Amino acid sequence: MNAQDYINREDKYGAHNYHPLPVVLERGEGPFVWDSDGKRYFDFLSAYSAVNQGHCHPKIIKALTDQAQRLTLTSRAFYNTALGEYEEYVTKYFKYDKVLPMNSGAEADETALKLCRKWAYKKKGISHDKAKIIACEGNFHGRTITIISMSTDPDARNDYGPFTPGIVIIPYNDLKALEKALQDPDVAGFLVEPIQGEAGVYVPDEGYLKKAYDLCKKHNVLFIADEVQTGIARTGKLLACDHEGVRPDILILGKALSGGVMPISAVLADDEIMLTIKPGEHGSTFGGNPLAAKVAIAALEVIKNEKLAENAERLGKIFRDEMKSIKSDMIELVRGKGLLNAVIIRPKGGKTAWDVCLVMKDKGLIAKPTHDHIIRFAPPLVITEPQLKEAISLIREAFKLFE
Ligand code: IF1
Repeated sequence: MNAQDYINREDKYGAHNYHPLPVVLERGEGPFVWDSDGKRYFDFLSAYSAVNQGHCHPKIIKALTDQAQRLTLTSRAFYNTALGEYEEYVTKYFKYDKVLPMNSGAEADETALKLCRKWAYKKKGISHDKAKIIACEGNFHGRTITIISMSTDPDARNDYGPFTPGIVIIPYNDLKALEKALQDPDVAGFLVEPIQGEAGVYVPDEGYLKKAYDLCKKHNVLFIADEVQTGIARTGKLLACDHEGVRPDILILGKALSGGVMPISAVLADDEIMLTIKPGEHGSTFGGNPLAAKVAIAALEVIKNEKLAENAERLGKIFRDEMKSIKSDMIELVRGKGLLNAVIIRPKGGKTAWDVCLVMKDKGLIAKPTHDHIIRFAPPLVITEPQLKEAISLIREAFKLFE
């Protein structure tokens, strides 16, 4: 089969809910992927920051294959020897009392919303079914009906109504709007991405997260950080909230929590919040399975042992400086933190971000535009400086072709 055969087969038998770049990947290792013809690419999407540890990290794969031959799933109807070990490890790693293990990021966001509402009624004393949760314009928290009920992106929400009530939308990076929304005593939580990934790596003003957190505390409202994409060392700290010393009341993790090996997500909180959910009030067949437990421990050990946050911090600065030095009238703006960066593209002669991505692909680097005019650049955090420099030279060559 050639690449087109693979593409045609997906087109014929698969739902058309994506428009992938025309490249057919077959193998991954570290910061690289190879296509079905054996061509090597720098992966500058990292599966939307799920493979921070690099593709098929040997230590994570070993944890997977060892456990896969022992016990993969018990359901939570019974105890097992792996889950408690993971729960202790991850709660000490992020310094919270407890973890509620789930699978996808969306499930973790939904879990956080349910925890927030439980806390609203059981602890804050908001009258039943009246709890409100604030979210931001441009947010992305997943694809479930409740989560897209918060979305301001027509593609994410159109024709999916009716929507879940109890949601208040405010502009991102706007403390006045947050303060105003917090005047409502029925507000229970504020759900926010420390950097808005899908919106195009929208980094808020310095101090926004801390001030937003303080405003929430002043009004006895939970500060809920969705670090599914920004967490696990991506932005140069273990969590993006760490840049401002903010400790979310509810922390949402996913993606690289498994190193991209399988779906693993988690919600962390202290007892006052976490214990509002009683036995039988929430769950998931695969949530906290022994296989995920062992994989997540290995994935988190790699982050720490290989100092990937420090690497992301250092190489991110180099990346942004180099990108800003490219002389191209298609480059409108470069922004980001750590190795979560984006270039805002000014269309030229009918050429768009998509065309730039196609040329970069031909040169051996894959990235994908978000919202038509923004290219996200997010390589695995294991990338070395020489590899980053090589990747940057490919990006430079690509932009030169549009001069
Ligand atoms: C798609 C976007 C990124 C996320 C944050 C929760 C989730 C995501 C901050 C849900 C997932 C993925 C989903 C994927 C593409 C990608 C994405 F473009 F959709 F928005 F990264 F920016 N919170 N993001 O970024 O986690 O349920 O997917 O495990 O749906 O197209 P999930």
